[in-house]
Amino acid sequence: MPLHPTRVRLASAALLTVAGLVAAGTASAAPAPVAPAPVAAAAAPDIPVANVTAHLAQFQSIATANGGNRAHGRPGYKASLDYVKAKLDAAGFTTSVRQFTSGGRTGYNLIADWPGGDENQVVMAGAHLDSVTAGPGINDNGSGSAAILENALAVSRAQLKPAKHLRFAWWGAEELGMVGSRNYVNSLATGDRSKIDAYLNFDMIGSPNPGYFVYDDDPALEKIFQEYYTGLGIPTEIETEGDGRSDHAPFKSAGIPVGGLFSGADYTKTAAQAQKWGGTAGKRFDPCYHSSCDTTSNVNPTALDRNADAIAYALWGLAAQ
Ligand code: DTR
Ligand code: CA
Ligand code: ZN
Ligand code: ZN
Repeated sequence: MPLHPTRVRLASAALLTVAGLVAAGTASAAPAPVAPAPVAAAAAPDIPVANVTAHLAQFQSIATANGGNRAHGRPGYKASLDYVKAKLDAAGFTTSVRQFTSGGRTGYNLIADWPGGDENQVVMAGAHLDSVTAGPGINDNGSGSAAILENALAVSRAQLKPAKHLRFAWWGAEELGMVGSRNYVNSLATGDRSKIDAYLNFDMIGSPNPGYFVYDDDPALEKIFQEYYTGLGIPTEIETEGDGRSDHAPFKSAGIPVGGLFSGADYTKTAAQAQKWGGTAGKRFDPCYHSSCDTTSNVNPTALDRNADAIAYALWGLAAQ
């Protein structure tokens, strides 16, 4: 991750000033202390896709044991949340479950803070954990939920000491209209909103006929993800299928910089897209979108792996700045 340009400019300016003073004979005898070299950002780890798919298998089992879904207000949703929370508690995160009501049913958000880092500069990653009632919601949105869970566990494995504070969130009732995430943003005091430097959203990142779409809401955040995919030699496109149709929308409305990744839902892959990404032209990116067939068979592991690793690249980079 390149050194933060501002830091490099400041350091060189300081050196030039000292040199100027010495040349003019006005500098004090003792040489000015040289700023320590900024600590290079720790390199982001590879996120094991086998671990991510293991979380998806758990979500599938939970849905199968609870009426075939993990929808808001149904047992499968709370069982999914309990699974994720248990992993995070065991990994040393500070977790909190926030209740809300929607459609006469109780919903829950799960917030997990990694201890440490400047709490006035928060980098957030979020994904909705609920499915539609029609099915288990493994791509939509077990994929995003599992990928950020495994990233959180990777932070713990690394015992990362980031400059900024890392926070992860699993939202309830997104399928009812981003209810959980909006409830969270609305509950933030104004001062707490301004502490969130970035919110990264991951909703459908393992589509079976995948595209590689990057949110273009914030240029700097868009650039990070584009950098990652350029490194893989994979061209990306701007996400246009759902402007405002996922949990980044309430954060954006609150003036918080947002970014994220998306592998496609209801739209059909064009021939040009199939040419650069593979897969099948004339077929939807996710033919099981909001259907009972959105199971563990409805995920492209390569797209899931690439996106999980892109999340790590962004989080490690942003948290170190
Ligand atoms: N609203 C999401 C699916 C969705 C559709 N378009 C986009 C764009 C960006 C993220 C998500 C989506 C859902 O059904 O959960
Ligand atoms: Ca990986
Ligand atoms: Zn959905
Ligand atoms: Zn979704």
